[in-house]
Amino acid sequence: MKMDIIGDIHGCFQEFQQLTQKLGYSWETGLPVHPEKRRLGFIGDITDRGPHSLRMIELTWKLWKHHGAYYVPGNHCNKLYRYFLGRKVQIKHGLETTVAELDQLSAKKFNHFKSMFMELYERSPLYQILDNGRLIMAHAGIKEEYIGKHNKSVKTFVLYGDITGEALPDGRPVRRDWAKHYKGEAYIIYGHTPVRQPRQMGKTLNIDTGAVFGGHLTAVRYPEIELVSVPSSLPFIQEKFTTF
Ligand SMILES: [Mn+2]
Repeated sequence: MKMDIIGDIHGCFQEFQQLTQKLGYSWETGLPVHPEKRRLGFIGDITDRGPHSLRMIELTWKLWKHHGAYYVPGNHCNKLYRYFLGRKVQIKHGLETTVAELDQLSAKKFNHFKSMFMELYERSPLYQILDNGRLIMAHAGIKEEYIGKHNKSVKTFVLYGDITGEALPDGRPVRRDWAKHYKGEAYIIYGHTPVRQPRQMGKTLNIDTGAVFGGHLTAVRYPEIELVSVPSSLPFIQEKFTTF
């Protein structure tokens, strides 16, 4: 099985289109389709902060529904889902841009986007084990002992990473560097923590290169493990990137 897994898109439709074209997908039908039937994989955080969150919801849903794409949610997806459920969530940290797009819609269109997103979210696993256990897609990664398990700690880990519960002076959560300690056999493709260059540690690969913060949108071809990136059209914000 051959696929192309794309890092945190955050509404960066233009970069998504350019990246899929660079990966060899054709947009003739209005959707990216690969001539050799490769599939796309989304590792979550498809919305928020960037200019085209609704377009990314529609595209991801269509690709998942009709073209065998894989999707796992990120923390922003989880929050948008809770927003659609009517829960009290804070409309900030990026959600405000998606809500602003939704606020422009008629009730009918709003319900259309809501039902697409809710179906995608509800029917997708929190992390995906593929290729007979050789490949794992998880938004913020996963530690070896959690693979195959499903409980609250696993959910928190795959959505938010290895957080300690403490915050840095700028408000960002303190995270442990789980990838440094991963000794498993499965390839773990993840994102969530923006890095200037894709970061490979053992068999873990972080492909969130901060498209929405002016970095790059990155994909990894699987099983080749080849990286393909396009530069972001958005302004570069250095302090959003993590350095190890
Ligand atoms: Mn995230």
